[in-house]
Amino acid sequence: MLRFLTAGESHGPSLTAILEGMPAGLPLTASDLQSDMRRRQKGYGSGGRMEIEKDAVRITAGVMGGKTTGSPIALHIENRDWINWRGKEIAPMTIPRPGHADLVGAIKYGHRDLRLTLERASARETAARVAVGAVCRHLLSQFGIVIGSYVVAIGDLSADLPYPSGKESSVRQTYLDRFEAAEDNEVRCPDKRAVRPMQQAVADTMQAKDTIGGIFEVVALGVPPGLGSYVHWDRRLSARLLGAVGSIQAVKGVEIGPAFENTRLPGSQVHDEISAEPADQDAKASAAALTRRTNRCGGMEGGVSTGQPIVVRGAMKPIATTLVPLQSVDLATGRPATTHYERSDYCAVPRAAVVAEAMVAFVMADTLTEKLGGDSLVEMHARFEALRPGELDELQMDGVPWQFDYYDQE
Ligand code: EPS
Repeated sequence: MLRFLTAGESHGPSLTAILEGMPAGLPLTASDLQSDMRRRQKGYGSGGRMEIEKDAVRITAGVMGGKTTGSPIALHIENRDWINWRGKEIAPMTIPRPGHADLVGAIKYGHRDLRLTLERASARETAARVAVGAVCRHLLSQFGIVIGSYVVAIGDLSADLPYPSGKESSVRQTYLDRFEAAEDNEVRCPDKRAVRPMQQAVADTMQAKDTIGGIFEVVALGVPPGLGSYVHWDRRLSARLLGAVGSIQAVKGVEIGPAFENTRLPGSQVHDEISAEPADQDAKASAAALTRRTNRCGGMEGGVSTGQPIVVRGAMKPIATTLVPLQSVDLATGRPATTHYERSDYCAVPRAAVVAEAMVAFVMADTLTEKLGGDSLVEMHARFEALRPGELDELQMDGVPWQFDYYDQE
């Protein structure tokens, strides 16, 4: 239902995004997008470019009179660094950096200078994604869906953030507290004891002229059950989230809930047992809500949302541009050469978490509009009210034997 494209080079005049499929009638102004744009620019380990940029979004299509019209939404972000590059004579770039798109870009597109790849492969593009994600977040907020993120590891330092279990309301509060705590420090880690060591690890990396990666977690709260589907590979919410977060520059691994940890446990300790809990003591069994005490499935079973928090983790490799030279080949001479340094970031994990929120917001908005249909917000609200809750009386089964057959066969 939703789709978006971005265009723009890292040091060109601007970035542009077009988002299509937003329902009409959503109140939206550029200032609704600014907080996410600012959040993406913060984070310890930046290489200096963020001192130059002041990412501000201009909405130039799809919103009239302060509301979306249902037409494609066009978003523009100026690159302030452009004036420093405009008309500049630049040295040829012919030594590909291992880990960057330089070499594969030259092979694929036949470029005679690696900068032509670098300019588009750069994570500067994520500013446009965050603008798109902020629009999606704004839509989701109309339905009570909240998305947040935080850093769980930098290098080999892991935060102490156990996977929450227990009552739905306390799990929700745990995540809300983590989102808030993450905004308070530059590594975006809610575990206070881990903040200083993580900052030190980034500082040591900068001192060593190197780069460092890490892991972030994105959580979506208030997601109704039934988004996505198990009937086709490309309709699975899990696959869509894995692909969307995995598409972020330098992200090389994504998991749903504690997926890799789950592989080390027997099934009996992994799966989230189901119980029917009466809303109160006097309530009939049929009024019971179907609940889980754990959420090791990360909010999805069979590629469909369960109604529990959606939990997605991303692994970001260390940025490929290191001050320490790496072995490569000069494509102009064919001789061995070491890489030249280009200004870059030392650690982008805290900022990648905000970008991942944007990608998760896009997928959640996409699957929500798919579920609710509706060309306008009014239609979506009406259908949202009618969504089937996970309650026993809504799921009454016949409980009678039946014959498994296909009736057009002999
Ligand atoms: C990037 C290199 C750096 C980063 C950039 C991504 O840019 P520059 O070469 O201009 O210093 O700062 O990220 C951003 C500009 C941004 O807005 O996040 C790269 O090579 O990927």
